[in-house]
Amino acid sequence: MNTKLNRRALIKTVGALSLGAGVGVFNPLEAAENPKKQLKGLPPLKITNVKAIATCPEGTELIMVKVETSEPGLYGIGCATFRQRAHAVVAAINKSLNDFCVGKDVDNIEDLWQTTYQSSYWRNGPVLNNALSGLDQALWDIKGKRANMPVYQLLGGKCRWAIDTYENAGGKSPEEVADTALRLMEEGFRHVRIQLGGYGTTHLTNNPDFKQAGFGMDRDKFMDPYIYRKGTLEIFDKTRKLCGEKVELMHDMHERLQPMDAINLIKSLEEYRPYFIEDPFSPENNRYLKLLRKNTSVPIAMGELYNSPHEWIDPIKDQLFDFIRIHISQIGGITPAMKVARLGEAFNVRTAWHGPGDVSPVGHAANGHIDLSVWNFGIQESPNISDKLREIFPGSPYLKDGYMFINEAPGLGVDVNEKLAAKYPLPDVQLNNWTQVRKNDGTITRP
Ligand code: GCO
Ligand code: MG
Repeated sequence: MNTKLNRRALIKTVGALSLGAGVGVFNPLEAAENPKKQLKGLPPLKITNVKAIATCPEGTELIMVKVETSEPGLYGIGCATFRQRAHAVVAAINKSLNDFCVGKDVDNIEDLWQTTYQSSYWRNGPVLNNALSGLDQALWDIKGKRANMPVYQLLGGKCRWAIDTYENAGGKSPEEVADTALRLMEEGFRHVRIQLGGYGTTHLTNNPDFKQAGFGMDRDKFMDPYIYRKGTLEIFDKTRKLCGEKVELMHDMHERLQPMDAINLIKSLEEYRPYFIEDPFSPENNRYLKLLRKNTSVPIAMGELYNSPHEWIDPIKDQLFDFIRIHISQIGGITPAMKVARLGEAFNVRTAWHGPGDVSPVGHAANGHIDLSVWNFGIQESPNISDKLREIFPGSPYLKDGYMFINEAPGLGVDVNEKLAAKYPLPDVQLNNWTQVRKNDGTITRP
């Protein structure tokens, strides 16, 4: 006797009985055969338009994707911000992404992500990944609105009541950095990233040989590895002495030292118990992570410059760093970032998503929804969202006592006032090429 038939007959009987009893148990087999019996889920919804919203109210090009749907008034907003190549991302959105997505089913986020990702044949690049991220985040925004719940609920709900953040303590001297760190602790921050004059301490070095020789551009900067190493040791020393042992201190090396110098500097920072040292190497030098691990137990954060799984899978699998610092729009949005977080969980790598000024408030919210819902959350770079930006982006995340809070509205919780945004169009010239840093002889270094 064919058991399948028996099982089907059984389900039918149960179904009929429950129907008889008015319970109306859903019968998947019957539904499969008869669309009319299918569960009345959400009405199918089509994408009707995908467009870029670009604004530059404070000197940083912010790019969003707006996905409009066949349900009047229902749309989603996602972050596609890549300020160094803003115009290229806008073109990718308004042309390729719109043509590819219009008419497609809004609900199938994973399928839309995968088909869009491979629709360019060549993939894993910063421009197309940012466009894809804008689409992806907007689709999650729509799904949250349709489900009438914040996106973190769709990602599995809260693992914590709020999002712990770190703030940057800069300064022109080690004393100034330590004072700033103390002030931030008084404002409620438990984690502080200390930087002497931004990245590479370039403000303490001037008139290098290449400038005297008239080589390079006037705006090119010079970084003296000796002054940088000395300054970094001093800020840790001064800050620990002034702020005590408890505060968690981090530092961003921004991949500027030669790898062996980076390893030696990190070893000499061990006594200051750094919470993490960020970007000791460029992605091109990922291979040095193995040697670094052999030489020190200082926790490492890596990845804001990663665009491709080829860059993060092995180092995570081999536990070569402790925090993944990915800029989620640079890899394609929430969908891939959740996969990175899950991979990290398996190898005890925590998240520390990239969240500086060149992430839009929508992107900060997307970081926040993931931060709330993944178990292996580490720390979040704190968003500094001005009142001007809050006007353009109602529902932006906010900070209190060093914690970030997101808007608990359905979706991602952040909207865009398009009229206000349009008042600050992108400048025609590319404003933000990344800083050109050179050695004394003029050789360009990783940024
Ligand atoms: C950080 C980063 C940024 C980047 C910037 C590039 O850790 O926050 O290093 O400051 O340099 O986002 O555009
Ligand atoms: Mg960094």
